[in-house]
Amino acid sequence: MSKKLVFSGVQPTGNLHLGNYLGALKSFVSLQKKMDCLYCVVDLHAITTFQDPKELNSNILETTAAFLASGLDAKKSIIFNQSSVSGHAELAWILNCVCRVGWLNRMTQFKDKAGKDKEKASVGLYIYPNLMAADILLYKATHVPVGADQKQHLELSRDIAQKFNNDFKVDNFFPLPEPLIQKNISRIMSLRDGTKKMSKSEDSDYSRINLKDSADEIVKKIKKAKTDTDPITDNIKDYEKRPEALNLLSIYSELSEQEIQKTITEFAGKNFSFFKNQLSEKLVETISPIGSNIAKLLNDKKHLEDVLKKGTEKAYIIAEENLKKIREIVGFV
Ligand code: AQP
Repeated sequence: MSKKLVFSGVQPTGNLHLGNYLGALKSFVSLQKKMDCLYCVVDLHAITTFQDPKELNSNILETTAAFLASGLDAKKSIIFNQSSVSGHAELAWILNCVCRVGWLNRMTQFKDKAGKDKEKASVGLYIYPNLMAADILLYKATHVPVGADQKQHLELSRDIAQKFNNDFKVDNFFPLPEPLIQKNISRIMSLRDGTKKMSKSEDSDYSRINLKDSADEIVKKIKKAKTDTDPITDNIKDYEKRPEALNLLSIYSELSEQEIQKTITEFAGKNFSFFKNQLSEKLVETISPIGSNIAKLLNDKKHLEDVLKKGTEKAYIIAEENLKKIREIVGFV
């Protein structure tokens, strides 16, 4: 049995939003109380689509600030950036040789992100899931908190780990990592279209609540959030064809740490403008302190760089120890 170890990462690709917070960061924070955790700013993943170098540099520090502002403690968790531990890229290459082309061809995120022009997508974007498997397996992590959008990649990581163990006849060398996905709301949807996930790269800023949004911006965005003309009812089945309404009610439930049924019972018969006021209040209460902490932390870049440096030193030790064994298993001299 492998020791329980948590690994997860966030791409430094711009404004972190409510989806990143409720889908990932919030559980990062509660897990650090119970298990050893590594949390990584995955900058190698970010460059699978072109990043302006100056922006990337500042986004790495901003993502680090968002980790800390959300409640991660650099004394409890290892916080570092991916490119500073070269073992991620080394193991990714080995896993590129374990993973099958057919497995990658099934990945829906590549299809979504590459769009119609997949011939023009970077090779990095295509093999992104193998790098993600390397991130996790480099530390022999056993648990990976992610949003539901990453479930397929996690399943691929398990298949790769299993094939490596079988091919090299090293039973249980790599543990099969378990996804930890939020039960109540695993995917926060866009405020403009309840069928699309909330995302940093969506053009309209009105589609998401950014962690850095001011209280006024949050209120304005929720006011403008798409709903429908039906009233709030207390039968969950009524929301099957009302994705925008369900999304807002689910966000409220998650922020209140209560089941969706309790929320719809509470608001049944009320109109959306009343509900939206209550939701805005909850959001401001949770998000505004994080936003102001991010701003404060960004005033001391040296501190953020120090956090990453210290985290890198700790991550490097675990990675090197595992890599030494991996190189031996593969047969490198
Ligand atoms: N809408 C979401 N709902 C729930 N969880 C989400 N996550 C992202 N969006 C949602 C989770 O946040 C973690 C970090 O994600 P990421 O930034 O590394 O990559 P992503 O999933 O590609 O996020 P975005 O916002 O959609 O970024 P872009 O637009 O740059 O591609 C992951 O655990 C993810 O599941």
